[in-house]
Formats: sequence, structure tokens, C-alpha cells
Amino acid sequence: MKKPYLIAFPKIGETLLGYISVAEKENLPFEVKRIYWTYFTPENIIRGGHAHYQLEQILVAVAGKIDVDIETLDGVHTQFILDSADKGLFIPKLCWRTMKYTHNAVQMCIASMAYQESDYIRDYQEFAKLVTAEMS
Ligand code: T46
Repeated sequence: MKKPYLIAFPKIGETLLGYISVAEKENLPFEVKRIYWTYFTPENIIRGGHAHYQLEQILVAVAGKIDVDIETLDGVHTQFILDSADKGLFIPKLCWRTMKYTHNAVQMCIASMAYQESDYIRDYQEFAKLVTAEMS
């Protein structure tokens, strides 16, 4: 079972000039098939509430702050704070995720697959069954 982890992207530049961060083949754990971004999420909204059968992703808060809770198949919850544009969170398949955003947050998602609704597990009870199976 793969675990979620933070990726430190290169941060090129300096305070007076600004910075460039780069995601490329050498520092990504999968081949990229899709990039999408979410923004303007109200602060009182919790998004996510699903897992994916196959999709792997990297989330980056290119602006603002994102609080992410990940539950892995061993039932363990891990919290991550994304608040820096040079930091990414790798989320393997079969992880239940919830996210809270500051209103100015812009979340970039680097994804291993095209969008496919059939890849989603949106019912927590379905996910819980996989957790139980993994732990027995
Ligand atoms: C994830 C977290 C971090 C599309 O039509 N195409 C797309 O590429 C995407 C990503 C979504 N959609 C549609 C499907 C739903 O009707 O947009 C709607 C909202 O998508 P979703 O429920 O996936 O939204 P979030 O913000 O809860 O989750 C998103 C990602 O989709 C998800 O994979 O891990 O961000």
C-alpha cells in the first residue's frame, strides 16, 4: 500500500525577483495525463469526500492554503497543510480525501489519468469495506 507524502519542488529565484517551481518527469512519481485546477472555493465548504480506484494525483496550493485529510486503507488519517507553491502532496490510489480551502486558494491537480467518473468511490461505506478487507 502506497502512502501519501509531500514533494518539495525546486524553488528557483530569490525574494527580490520572485520564484519559479517546476514539475517534470524527473520529480514526478507517475506519467502525467491531466492537469486541472480548482479555485474560489468558499471557506465553509469541505470538498473531496471520495477516493479513487486507480487515479494518483499531486495537489499543489499555488496560492492560498489547503488543509487535506487523507485516510489510507489501514484506517490511518494523516493531515497535510499545503501553503506553499513549491510543495506538492502525492495521493496514491485508494485514499479517502477531504479538503478545506482558504477563499484565495488555487489548487492545481496533476493527475495520472483522464477524468473518469467510474474511477470514483463516492460512498464512504464502500471505502470502509475496502479498509476492513485490507485489515483482516
Ligand atoms: C480530487 C480532489 C483533490 C469533470 O468533469 N472533470 C474533471 O476533470 C474533474 C476533476 C471533475 N469533473 C466534474 C465531476 C464532478 O461533477 O466536476 C465535478 C466536481 O468534481 P469532484 O467531485 O471530483 O470535485 P472535488 O473538488 O471534490 O475533487 C477534486 C478532484 O476531482 C478529485 O479527484 O482528488 O479534487
